[in-house]
Amino acid sequence: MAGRAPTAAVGTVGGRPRFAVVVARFNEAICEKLLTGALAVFETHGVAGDAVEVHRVPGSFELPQAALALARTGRYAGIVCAGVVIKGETPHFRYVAGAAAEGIARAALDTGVPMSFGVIVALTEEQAWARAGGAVGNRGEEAALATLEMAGFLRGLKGMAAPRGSRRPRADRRGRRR
Ligand code: DLZ
Repeated sequence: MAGRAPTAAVGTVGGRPRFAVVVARFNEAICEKLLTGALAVFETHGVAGDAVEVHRVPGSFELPQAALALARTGRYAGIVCAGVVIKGETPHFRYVAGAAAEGIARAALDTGVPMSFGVIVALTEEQAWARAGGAVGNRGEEAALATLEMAGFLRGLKGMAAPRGSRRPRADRRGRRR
């Protein structure tokens, strides 16, 4: 499934939203390229440097827990999760990558805070480099774009008035429908 994510319109996030990037240290040199890519995207889209926090965790397995804890603070419009999982001699990498993917998805759904999967899962180190600013793009950049887009999307929904008839009637203190 090599390729680049399609470029989509990145919604205006508005206000002064804060973002977090959680980045794993395992395969650190490649992870740093993902981080650089993510930070560059935030800058290009007008998010001030001091509105983006970087948090580091030991490996990709720890990304979901950190992202969940950050989301629960209520401080962030979106969270980028970045890591690099490379196949070794055993199937271990499947468990690390699977736990990261499922955990990040669950944390995003449970909290409603957009979280993106900027985790490279590769069979070789060469494949990983190619996806960290090489021939196949930069998964960190793509993840930051996805986070911005989802943050804009969710903010847009909040600003939309509910159509007539779709609102649940509210009850006053005596239980009468209004
Ligand atoms: C242990 C481990 C292994 C073998 N491989 C990777 C990897 O390719 N990428 C990665 O991000 N982390 C790896 N880890 C570390 C785990 O993510 C985790 O930090 C440890 O299992 C401790 O919970």
